[in-house]
Amino acid sequence: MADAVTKSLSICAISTALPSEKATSLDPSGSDAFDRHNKPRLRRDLILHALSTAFPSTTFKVPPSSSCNLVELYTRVHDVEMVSFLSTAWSKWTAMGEAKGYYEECCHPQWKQTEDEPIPPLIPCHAAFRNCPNERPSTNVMGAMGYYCTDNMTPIVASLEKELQEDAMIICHAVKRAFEDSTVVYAITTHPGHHANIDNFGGYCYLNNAALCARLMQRQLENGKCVIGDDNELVENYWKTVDESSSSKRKKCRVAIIDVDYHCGNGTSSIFYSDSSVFFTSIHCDPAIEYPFNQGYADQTGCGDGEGSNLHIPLAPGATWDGTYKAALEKAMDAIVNFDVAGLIVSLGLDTYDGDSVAVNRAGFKLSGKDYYEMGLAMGSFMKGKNVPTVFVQEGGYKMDTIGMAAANVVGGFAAGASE
Ligand code: OKP
Ligand code: ZN
Repeated sequence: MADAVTKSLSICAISTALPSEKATSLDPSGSDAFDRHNKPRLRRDLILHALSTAFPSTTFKVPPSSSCNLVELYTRVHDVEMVSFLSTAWSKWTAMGEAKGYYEECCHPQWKQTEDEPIPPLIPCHAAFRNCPNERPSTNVMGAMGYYCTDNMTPIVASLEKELQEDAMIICHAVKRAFEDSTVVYAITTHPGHHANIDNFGGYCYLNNAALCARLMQRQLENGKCVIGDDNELVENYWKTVDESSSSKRKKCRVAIIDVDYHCGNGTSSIFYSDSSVFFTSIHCDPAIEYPFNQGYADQTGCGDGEGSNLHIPLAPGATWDGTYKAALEKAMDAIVNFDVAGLIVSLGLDTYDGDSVAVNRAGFKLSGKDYYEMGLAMGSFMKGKNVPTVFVQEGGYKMDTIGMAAANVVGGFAAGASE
């Protein structure tokens, strides 16, 4: 009898909770009430529920950590001052006090005070003049919000700082699991991250989870050390352990990010635009029609050292799997394989689903059910036999009745495609 050579990849869903600890009802609550489309907390809970149902006993609960220093963790991704702003904004905002009339000035016009949330979400009401050299982020939280945040749909709310810390810890543990358990990992963060740029944020995104994941993977490839130590705690001063001579080994530290959210991952693209060590590819609705409008065109291929390491594949509205999506995905995966990567990140947005509600004038894509399995299967097939650690990172997705199924289909398809 021949030796068994079948190697089936396992799936690990990473969350800060166990499925039983999260709501699975379709009723959004708390901070999700801000926006009638964006329900990040509900999405997180539904995906956790769906993955743990589809792949029983694969949920990894991030152990409660004594501290997560976002400023330190994100030093290789974002402007330090912006991360520091995000970490302190809510407490500064609450401290301004209603009596001064500030809350009224910088709260959403649709905000209705409730007993649960007596303090309004903070949104920008003072836009920055980006090309003016005399602008700087004010020490006043309202001014700084106008400086860093690019739109009025990405509010600072009470639960945000804790959620961002949890999201960062999820990414850290996802990298550990991907490297140590050779499993496909799904990082169930609360917030998406792909519109968060080096020093500005918006589009429902605050910090760029995929970019952090890429930097952590590269760091681990470089020196073999994970950001999460054997004690399951964050390694202190992780970035300071960089061996500068390692740049000669750079080819071994190449990673790729494929962004399949319906919207272009403009933040991730910008962060790595001049970086030849990270290949970024995004399949999205034509930015001439859809958010983020000013980025995501096919002729934007990277700059400087990074020329050629950025591949945007804009598709016309109404894209179907057989029509244009499958070919686009194959083009993107082919480019990734040619780039010869040692780590893969999938920025997984599920708003390509037929009928998703955020599309402008219902432009939208038309993927559904089995298309998501095919998507995962195709990605996995390209990576088969390569033994490349892979992390799925949560981006958007707004069709709540199908989102859990779509997420499970992609990751299940990937495991099947990549298994030998
Ligand atoms: C974030 B992600 C709602 C319009 C919203 C902005 C979409 C942000 C998408 N009426 N437009 O990429 O899914
Ligand atoms: Zn999106």
